[in-house]
Amino acid sequence: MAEDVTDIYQSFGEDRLPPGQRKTDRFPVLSKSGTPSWDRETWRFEVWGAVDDDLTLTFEEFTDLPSETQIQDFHCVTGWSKFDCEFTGVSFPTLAEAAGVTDDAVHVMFHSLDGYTTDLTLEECMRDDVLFVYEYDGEPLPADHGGPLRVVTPHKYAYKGAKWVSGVEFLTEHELGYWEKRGYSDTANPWNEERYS
Ligand SMILES: Nc1nc2c(c(=O)[nH]1)N[C@H]1C(S)=C(S)[C@@H](COP(=O)(O)O)O[C@H]1N2
Ligand SMILES: [Mo]
Repeated sequence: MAEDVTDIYQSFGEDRLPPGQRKTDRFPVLSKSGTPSWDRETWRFEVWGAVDDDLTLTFEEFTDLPSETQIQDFHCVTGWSKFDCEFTGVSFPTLAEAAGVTDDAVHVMFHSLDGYTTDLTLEECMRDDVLFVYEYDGEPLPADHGGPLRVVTPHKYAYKGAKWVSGVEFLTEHELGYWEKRGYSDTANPWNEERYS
């Protein structure tokens, strides 16, 4: 059974639909450049930085980690929201536990195959609904939506969720990601309309 986490808006705002958003039933694709290709044999997921053990996982090893399925909402900073997305993957806390995060870690940088990066505080990542997703609606995650593996962040605008994620770096200092360096809000709370900084 999928866990429904679409009520998380209650800790951020009055309405499930954040201000200034409109609901869509489509699932548009938004990428800074094209869809990168990947090869199942050579693909590796890496964890490094402020951790006890650096990790290098094959796709099979990644999908062998304890997984969960959740129903989540998805909010794009350009103004559309999609309700009730079914995502299956590994939660951020599960991955963090596998690597063993050290006490001096405060921030996280996600790295992607297309050169994209995005950052969040460690605290904002340590939620069960921050998922490394490899299935959408019970099927392998489509390549244009970030397959084989992407992050979703239902408490943030969707640019905080790296598609084609290939690595996670635990940081002892605050650093900015791709869009955050180019004027997008670093905090990105949809219910406060934190779109641009
Ligand atoms: N690697 C990577 N991740 C990315 C992006 C990107 O260009 N590259 N775009 C971001 C933006 S701005 C949004 S709104 C969502 C879009 O996800 P979707 O294409 O599945 O709708 O992915 C985010 N993650
Ligand atoms: Mo976006």
